[in-house]
Amino acid sequence: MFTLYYARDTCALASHIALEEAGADFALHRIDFATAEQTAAPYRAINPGARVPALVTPQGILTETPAILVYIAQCFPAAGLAPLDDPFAFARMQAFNSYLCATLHVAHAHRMRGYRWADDAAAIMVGACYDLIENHLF
Ligand SMILES: N[C@@H](CCC(=O)N[C@@H](CS)C(=O)NCC(=O)O)C(=O)O
Repeated sequence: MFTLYYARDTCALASHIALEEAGADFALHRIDFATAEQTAAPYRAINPGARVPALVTPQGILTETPAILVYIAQCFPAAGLAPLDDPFAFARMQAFNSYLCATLHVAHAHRMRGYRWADDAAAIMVGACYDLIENHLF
């Protein structure tokens, strides 16, 4: 049994889809960003990073979408969510998910909440990330 901590309209949707596609037994726990619940002590006890998603597993808590997605794929190999027996295809999948997580998502966050990092609009580069995905990564 797993519990997925998520918030609406966030990257936690990827982990939710993977759990559904895997046929996993899981519960959902919604975190309310409108009240900044992600920063409150009860949720920080789940993820000190104050971000969603977080997945509570029988072995412990996982954060970071690429790690959660691979964990689900490995726990439910019959679902065929990842090319587990093809190192190159697996690495390409990891490259794509890592780009989404480490570059696109950060640029997206800059667009939404750029004031956390910079006060110069030129520093916000999410459009270039989408161009790369459309024209090269796909
Ligand atoms: N690198 C993390 C990013 C997690 C993340 O930043 N999630 C956003 C929602 S998409 C969040 O929780 N934001 C809360 C905030 O910025 O206060 C992952 O891939 O899971």
